[in-house]
Amino acid sequence: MSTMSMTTRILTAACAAAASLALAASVPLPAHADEAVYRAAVDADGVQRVAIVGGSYFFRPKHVIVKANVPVELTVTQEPGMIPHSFEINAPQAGIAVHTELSTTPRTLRFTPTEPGRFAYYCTHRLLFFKSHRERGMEGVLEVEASP
Ligand SMILES: [Cu+2]
Repeated sequence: MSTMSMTTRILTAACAAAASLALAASVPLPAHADEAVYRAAVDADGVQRVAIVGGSYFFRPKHVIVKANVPVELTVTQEPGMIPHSFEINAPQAGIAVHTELSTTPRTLRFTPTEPGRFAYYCTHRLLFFKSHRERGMEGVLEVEASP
């Protein structure tokens, strides 16, 4: 790893820490105290790789930051459990329209975000008469930053 990229990584980590501190000061503690913001790095092959785990009723991490116009490879996995879950982002206007049922076997979704913005990822399931899984906490934010 070059010194430059090491410096960038350290700065990125410092910024993320500062951002979560600022958030913590201004809003009540989130339901999942262990939630983290994950900022994807661009791998040597030019792909941003992100792994998200879903379960009853959460996604981890629940805030992912990627860059626009750089391919994203999103690997989604479900924690072992009886309740089926899914993963969806429906933002075709930003080049992102993915849906899959979750499995304990990782599934890979590929897309290239074309527009900056904040887009929800969520589980589409709901058991009749009950709150949707999304309402119960299976929701996160994919934040797409403008490319430099
Ligand atoms: Cu679900």
